[in-house]
Amino acid sequence: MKFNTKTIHGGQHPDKAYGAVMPPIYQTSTYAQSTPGGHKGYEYSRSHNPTRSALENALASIENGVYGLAFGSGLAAIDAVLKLLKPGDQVISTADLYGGTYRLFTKIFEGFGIKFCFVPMDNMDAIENYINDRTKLLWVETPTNPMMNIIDIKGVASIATKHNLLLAVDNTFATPYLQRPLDLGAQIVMHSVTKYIGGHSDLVMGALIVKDKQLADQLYFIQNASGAICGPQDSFLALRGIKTLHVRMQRHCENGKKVAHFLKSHPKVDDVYWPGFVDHPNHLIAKNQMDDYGGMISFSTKEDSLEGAIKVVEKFKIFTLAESLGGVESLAGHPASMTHASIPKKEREKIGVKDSLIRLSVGIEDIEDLLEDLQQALA
Ligand code: P1T
Repeated sequence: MKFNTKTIHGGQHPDKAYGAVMPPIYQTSTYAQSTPGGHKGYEYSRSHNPTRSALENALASIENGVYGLAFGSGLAAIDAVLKLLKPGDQVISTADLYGGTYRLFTKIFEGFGIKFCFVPMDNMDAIENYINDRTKLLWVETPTNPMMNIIDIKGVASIATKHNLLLAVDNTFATPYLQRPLDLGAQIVMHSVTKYIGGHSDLVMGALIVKDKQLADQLYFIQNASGAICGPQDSFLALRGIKTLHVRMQRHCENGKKVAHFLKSHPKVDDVYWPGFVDHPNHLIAKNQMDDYGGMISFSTKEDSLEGAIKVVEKFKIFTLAESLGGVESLAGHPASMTHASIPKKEREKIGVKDSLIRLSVGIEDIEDLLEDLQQALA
């Protein structure tokens, strides 16, 4: 089955009870048993729920995985992966990544004795230099949030294989429409389903997708034992989102390309970060591992100041100033004070997240309206 068909049919079957084409919302915490243990595959909704199962099957299908696990948020999904580790273990992570992931790593798991090295992963030697016998996990986010760096998943996967390490890839920005990390050698794909997969800014959810049964069993144990699951209503919404992922992504990419080029040629704009530019430092990797370049763009203005950035984001009329990304509507963010405020200023600036940086999640509106909005905000 090809990708566009998979988004609609992958892992999906009409409901067994009445043939409902969309899985019903099984709004129940528990299931009747005829005798202790005598149930129809479902006993308690933290462990399993039919609507969540339908979503998990769809997620596994679109990522070319075998097992999907859905969580209450993207961070809950990352939390579950980190719980595979033990005190003393080491994680090597992409240097620039979502601020909340950095906060989870450094403020929660470092406290439990797990060590994190944040490494610019465009240099494979740099990764190998940090590996020791305590290293267990390589954590990759690509494209990175918000600097739009691209990490060579195949390259990192070969290091992971050589040293017998787990490789997890946060595929939130790309989605499986653009890149499929399990095909490139990763063992775990992670999503903030909140973003493009949900696609309508109406839910908060996370997911993990894997191929290996033993790894799936371990993660399922954590999902059930720690309990950070998502509910059936949100599972239904995410499933509905998946069914239009390909058409939405196609438009996000088309609009993203036009916005990126508009910004690059605008006299008041300084740097524009978007992997589709031939002069983007990782453009060739993006060209190889992604099918298009997405709708996420960061930029700074020539004024290069906090005040300048705030002036622009406050003037937007169609781009809404808000946290999050990946919905049908265009959003603008100011990473230094919003999504990446939890990274200390010094660390933030080291990875390029300066006070003047603005991040755009380009939606699927008419492009003329988006460009007009940018033009008036920059005027
Ligand atoms: O918000 P949540 O569903 O818990 O997902 C966390 C997360 C993980 N990974 C990436 C790449 C992300 O971008 C996020 C969440 N990001 C935002 C809320 C944001 O505006 O960047």
